[in-house]
Amino acid sequence: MNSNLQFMVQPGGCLTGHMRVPGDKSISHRSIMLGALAEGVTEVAGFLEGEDSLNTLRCFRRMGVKIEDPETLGAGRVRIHGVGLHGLKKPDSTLWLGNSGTSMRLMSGIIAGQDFDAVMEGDESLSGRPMRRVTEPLALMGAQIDTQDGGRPPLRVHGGSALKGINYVMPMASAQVKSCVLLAGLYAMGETCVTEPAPTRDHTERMLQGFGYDVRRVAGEGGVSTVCLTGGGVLKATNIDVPADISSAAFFLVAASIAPGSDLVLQHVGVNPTRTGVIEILRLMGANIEILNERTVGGEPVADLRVRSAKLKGIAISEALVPLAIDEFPVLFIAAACAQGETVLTGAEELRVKESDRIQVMADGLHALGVDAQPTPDGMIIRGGTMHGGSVTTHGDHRIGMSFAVAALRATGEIRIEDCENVNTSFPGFVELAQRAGLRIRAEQVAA
Ligand code: SPQ
Repeated sequence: MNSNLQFMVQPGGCLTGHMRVPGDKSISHRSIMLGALAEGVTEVAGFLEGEDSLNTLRCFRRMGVKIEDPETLGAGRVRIHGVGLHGLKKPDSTLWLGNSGTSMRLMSGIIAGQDFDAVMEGDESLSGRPMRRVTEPLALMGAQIDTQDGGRPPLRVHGGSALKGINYVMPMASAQVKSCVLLAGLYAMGETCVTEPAPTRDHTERMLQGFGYDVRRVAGEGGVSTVCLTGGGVLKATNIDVPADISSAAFFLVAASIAPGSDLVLQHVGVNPTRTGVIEILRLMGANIEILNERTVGGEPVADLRVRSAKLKGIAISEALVPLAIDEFPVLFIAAACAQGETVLTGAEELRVKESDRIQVMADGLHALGVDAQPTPDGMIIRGGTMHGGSVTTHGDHRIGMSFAVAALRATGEIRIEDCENVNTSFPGFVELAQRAGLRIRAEQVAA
């Protein structure tokens, strides 16, 4: 019998105390990838033990990299015995990436530079996500990659292609595309440059520099910037301290903002400026968020975030903030539903090709709770008001499940959230941590 994890969340409650959410997913993926390609032993602390980053870890093991994991080393600890840029081995069968777009897109760039073939596949959600955005620039570099109809996974990457550097102007603001091309650039003849139309998360660039690789970054006008590197260098092992994931902290930033009487401190959160759009948007809505003890840990800015409840107001969200908060919109829609007045999001069509169509799925869930939410091709218009209880489904998308759990703080009745298994991809232990902070949530397995 198939079973399905569902969350039942009672209305009300407030959030208090201190908490640390799990490690940053983007940085955890990259720590495995660069650690594997480095010469020497890389020690990682704060690694996210979620299914997405664990799938990346398993894939590199399957390509011959010895990786000691938290089961033997203790929570959040990983030791990667790097094999150097040319030391990966052909996997004996298909590489399974589960739900993780980051793994598939970044690994496409790495595998394109190997002398073996590999096939990458994932779950139903990943199998529906667009991959031409990476296969096209890789083809320009000389790589050969077969996709399914519509440029979808599984992907077969053919090895042995001699890659050449390109000057790639990205049609969309995507850290995954930028990272994929830069990682392939490590194997290319000459210089590879990627120009982005707006700043996106720069963890790959920062981490490459942390591994001693020369990366040149040129800021252009109006947010346009270019990153370049030259192939043929060497990555040197280093130690990585993964901060808490601001995308996971975001659920609690919104939760404490909307639940009266809340006063919560989120510890050791990554506050890289390419990720802090959620703080900026919430502050513009009237949220009370203090950034405390700012410091730099392993090349990434980190801080403690104190958030107290506040009266939120609707705003028109600047499109410049969209790539800086791209994964936080599901929970920002909940903030908008609790705000006074109208919130308008535009320029966020990328939300339609995430683990689910996050515009439609959130609009459907908000409607089920009686919220006035109008989806548009590239965003949403939400009029804040009262939310009743009801039943919603995540369509297998972790961020949808956690967002509706937060909504219950202000709903007038219980919210039942179906299909929450994938919360584990990015936020293992969400239910327990949320309970401890003050959410009235419980998880139960039901027959599917
Ligand atoms: O890995 P995946 O499934 O693509 O994860 C998501 C998420 O919500 O966790 C997107 F659905 O995050 C992406 C993010 O949206 C992670 C990421 C990265 O680590 O480089 C970059 C963003 O994607 P993109 O397409 O804007 O580059």
